[in-house]
Amino acid sequence: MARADLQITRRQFLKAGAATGAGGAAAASGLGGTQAFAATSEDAWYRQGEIETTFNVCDMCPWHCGIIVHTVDGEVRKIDGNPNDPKARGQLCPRGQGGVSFMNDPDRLQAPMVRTGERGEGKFQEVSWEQALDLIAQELNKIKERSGPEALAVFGHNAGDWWWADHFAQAWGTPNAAKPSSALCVSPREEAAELTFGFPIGGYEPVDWANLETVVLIGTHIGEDARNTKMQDLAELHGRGGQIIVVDPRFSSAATKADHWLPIKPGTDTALLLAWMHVFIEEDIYNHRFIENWTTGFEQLAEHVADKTPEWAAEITDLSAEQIRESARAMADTAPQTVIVPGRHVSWYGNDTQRMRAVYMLNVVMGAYGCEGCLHFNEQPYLDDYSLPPYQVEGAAGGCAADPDDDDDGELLGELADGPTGKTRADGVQERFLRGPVALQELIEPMISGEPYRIEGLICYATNLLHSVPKTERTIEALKELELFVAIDVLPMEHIAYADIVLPEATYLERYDDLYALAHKTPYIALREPAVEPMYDTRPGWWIAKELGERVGLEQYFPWDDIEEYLNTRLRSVGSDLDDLRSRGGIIVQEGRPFFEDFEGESPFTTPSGKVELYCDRLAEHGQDPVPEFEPVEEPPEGFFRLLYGRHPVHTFAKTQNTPELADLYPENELWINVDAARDLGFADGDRVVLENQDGVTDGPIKLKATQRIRRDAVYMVHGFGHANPKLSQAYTKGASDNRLQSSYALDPICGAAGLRVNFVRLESEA
Ligand code: MGD
Ligand code: MGD
Repeated sequence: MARADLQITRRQFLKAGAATGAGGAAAASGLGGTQAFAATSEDAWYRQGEIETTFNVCDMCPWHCGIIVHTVDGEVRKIDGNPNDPKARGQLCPRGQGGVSFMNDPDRLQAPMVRTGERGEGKFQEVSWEQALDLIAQELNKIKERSGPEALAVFGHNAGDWWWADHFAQAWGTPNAAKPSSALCVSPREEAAELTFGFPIGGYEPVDWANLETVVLIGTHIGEDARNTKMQDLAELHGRGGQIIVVDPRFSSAATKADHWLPIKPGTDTALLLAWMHVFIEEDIYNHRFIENWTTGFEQLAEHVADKTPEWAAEITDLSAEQIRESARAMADTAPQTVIVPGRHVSWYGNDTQRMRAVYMLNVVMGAYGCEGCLHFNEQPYLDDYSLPPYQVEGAAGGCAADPDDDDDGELLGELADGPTGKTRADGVQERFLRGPVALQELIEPMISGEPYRIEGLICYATNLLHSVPKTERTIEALKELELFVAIDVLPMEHIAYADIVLPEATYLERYDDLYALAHKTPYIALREPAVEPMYDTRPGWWIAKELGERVGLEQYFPWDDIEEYLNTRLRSVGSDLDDLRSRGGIIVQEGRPFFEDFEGESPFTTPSGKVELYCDRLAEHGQDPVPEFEPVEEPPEGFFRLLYGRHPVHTFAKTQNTPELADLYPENELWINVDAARDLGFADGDRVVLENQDGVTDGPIKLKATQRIRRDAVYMVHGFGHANPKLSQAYTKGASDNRLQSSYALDPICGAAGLRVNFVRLESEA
């Protein structure tokens, strides 16, 4: 996937590789234990001592590839993709290579701290772990006595969030546990899948890439979205001459490889999807056998799309009717080995569950499910939980589902029980939404308004509150209102300055975590073990959770002596233990049931009808459209552009901009703007501008990238820049923050996801 626009030169890659002890996107050695490498220089790191090898799961992004970590004399020197890991397949992306630099970031949080100044001032005093944990326990118990356990919210993301947003929250008894990877990311696609197929799509998008002939990417930009496995899959497909169709208002990296690029008007994808289905049905190129055997509601669908012609959609989408017809026929040519991949960050405009339903329905119209080269069925690995008493609240926070034990997401969507004192979740799901995991952004308001009841305490584990949640000013106001705010993090992100108590966690290279038990075509279990001792006075999340749990009377939920006993107990259920898992290269792979033939005549679909529900009675009963309708989104006001955002291959969200080696590769984000639009405004490539949004919020300055590669009505920036804390020495003031400019969002009425692409900006010269 060598693309000029990745903006990483070979020289830069080699530079990063040298510093991390790796040569760019490296293949694994595949060797374990002490080993010798071909020598190139006498003082090379691998000649400086014994090489120790440990197994881990990369935490540089939520994709979580299996990795092998090489240390020499207690120092991490090299990370490889684990060849046994079905995600890494022996490869690793630049962010994965950057893990060493992330761990060694001198700006890391180094000791527990208690706030001494005003909230937001960032003044703290270092304390011992005992003092910090005793203090938190005391304050938590006060909240529980005064207002019940539901008055505590627990946010969590990334590896390790199970200890907090799932286990601790359920043991404590709060239904107000949430992950940013739900309502700010995947929940529309998970809800749409549940309504259509009866189960969520899951963290590992189930596409049988190996046998795929055509891939359709709708607003999901593999290449910049640098998930290792997906990059490999797309490159392989391209290499063997497979067809690529990209729908994106921007000429993305994937678009540069595409046979068809459809530069759609933002927010109009549902119209395109309906018109594509119209072509399939009208031209009788749909999969009759699949429709007859496995679906209900096809007649209603056919009737619904009868007037959704390419001409109708052309008016809406700004594409030509001919392009719509041609691309539909190109899809039909290779169907059913044609898949529209479910995107990942799919909370766009507030009507996203319906758009995702249309995506699934078109896959089904092509018959692209349950056979080679199609969508397949993922299976959860067999692995017992550690035996524990029933939780106070049964349920968990949902999430990106690349999380440990990710089948939780499926079981729990919209089904969280009330708290022990009878209070339901405070995000208003019962009143406003049909279903959905707890919507993190909807728990902010109750901290301020006290409606439906006041959230008084917050434990925030690995969630970047002022970069990942829209309406930054509201979040700051909420943090100021809290009685207790505990932040568990590794870096001094902006929200840390508002915490009462800060707990510094050891990074993933320095700790054990729960096992990764991933639903996959070949379900598998992966190990995270420490490669080195924790730096500074930091501790692993599992240890912090247990220590705190024991201090607040939850010892029965933390009965294990230590993490190794916990892991060995779970592993025994699959006839393994830690030593055995290490001897197997850190991964246990089990057999899956990916295709229809594996179900021996039983329906794999778990909807009420046992079939794919093209017409959804459950939606109709709740006053929602039973088949997706196109709903127009608000147009940019005069003089404004729609603000779009996305990923850069060497950064993850807002957490790696301070990682020295990655900051070196891409230090600041740019604002993509159509070159003609820039010229009309009197701007040129490289100018620095300040952005003002529709609510008068400003951010920047940011450098302009004036290009033909984006439509005139939108601008685009990489998410995660514009850090405002001087303690982040690399990232401070570099670029602009999309999040600060997202002072509005549109709520999806089905799942409560927050559509972030409803914000608009105008450009002003830097003063
Ligand atoms: P990150 O910026 O990666 O995003 O939301 P987040 O996960 O909140 O923040 C990770 C946080 O964990 C940081 O504070 C980091 O310092 C900390 N951290 C890193 N490693 C560790 C560790 O080992 N232990 C602990 N305790 N902390 C650690 C992501 C979410 O954001 C998602 S999934 C999506 S798809 C959305 N994307 C998105 C967007 O594109 N734009 C905007 N504006 N908002 C978004 N929100 C969502
Ligand atoms: P986005 O990054 O939001 O989602 O990755 P994706 O699922 O790929 O994709 C944005 C794309 O949508 C852009 O190309 C934008 O131009 C296009 N777009 C904007 N509006 C519209 C529209 O109305 N219609 C259409 N058709 N397209 C539109 C997110 C994914 O990335 C997630 S959720 C995670 S957890 C991972 N995070 C991550 C990371 O932080 N860094 C890197 N390098 N890779 C990552 N991979 C994953």
